[in-house]
Amino acid sequence: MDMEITSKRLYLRRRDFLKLGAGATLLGSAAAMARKATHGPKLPGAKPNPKYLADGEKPTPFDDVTSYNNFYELGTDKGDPSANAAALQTRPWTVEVTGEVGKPKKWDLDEILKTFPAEERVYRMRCVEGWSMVIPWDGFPLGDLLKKAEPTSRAKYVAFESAVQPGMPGVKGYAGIPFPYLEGLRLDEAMHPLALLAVGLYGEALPNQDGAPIRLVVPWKYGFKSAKSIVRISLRETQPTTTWNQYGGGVEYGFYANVNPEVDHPRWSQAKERRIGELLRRKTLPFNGYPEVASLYAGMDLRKFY
Ligand SMILES: Nc1nc2c(c(=O)[nH]1)N[C@H]1C(S)=C(S)[C@@H](COP(=O)(O)O)O[C@H]1N2
Ligand SMILES: [Mo]
Repeated sequence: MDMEITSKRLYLRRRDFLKLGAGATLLGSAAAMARKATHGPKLPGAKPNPKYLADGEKPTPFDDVTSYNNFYELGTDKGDPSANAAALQTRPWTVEVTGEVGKPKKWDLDEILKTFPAEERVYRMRCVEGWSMVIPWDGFPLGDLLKKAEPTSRAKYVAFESAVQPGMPGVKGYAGIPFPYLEGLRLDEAMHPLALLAVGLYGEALPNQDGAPIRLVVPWKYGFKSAKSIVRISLRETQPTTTWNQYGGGVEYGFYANVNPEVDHPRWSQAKERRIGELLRRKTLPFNGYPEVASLYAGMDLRKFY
């Protein structure tokens, strides 16, 4: 049987159902539709959230999502993170929530998984380098975890820190950026319902190369904002230092990094992107096709705050 034709037929059928409004419940998850292979442990019962279906766009095959990666701690070539995946130890794992909060806490990952049941959300992902994917994540709103910490009135920003482990090949030499990998959001961005903490993809526990066991997903921003393998989340009064914002004197990668086809990177245009698996480049959408976040930036000059 021709798998390509089969999966295409399933996809078209699913799309037709979505048009009819039957939604994800009748047909099962996007994960079930587009899965090519399964490799890891299943996540129990991550139900598709019909609000987040990436406008019915076809999910990028599992094999591409898990073999074409940016994760400098595991190497700088796209195939390095999957080849070196075993170098990341994901248990035991804790995530510390600290800083300007009333209730700081060091969470054990298993407690996080129990406290915040994951749902499936299909999001577009646009890397600043000009490629993109559509990924069915399993996760929960970042805001749910932040609320539990009770941010103080001084908290205006959220800083994220990725793991550094001695076994990681990328952190030994100089990979072009310093480690730990640091990212940040404004608190209101972090509280936006689209901001996700992912613990899986395609209904499986997150593969190491995609940022196991827990990573940020901020779909309206360039991919570099979505820090992988997070160990610390700290609420701050002032804008945190971030890895890529420091890079190149701060002119190449802004703190906001909202996907914006009208603001070019100093070395390349951001008007178009290559969806992994497609031949022709497609137009990049403002906020990566998530216009509901625009009100977060009302009154801001997005050419200045890029
Ligand atoms: N810790 C860490 N997080 C990271 C990166 C990284 O190198 N290290 N790369 C970022 C970049 S540039 C992108 S595009 C996405 C890629 O996520 P993916 O490989 O799961 O598609 O992860 C982001 N998060
Ligand atoms: Mo990226």
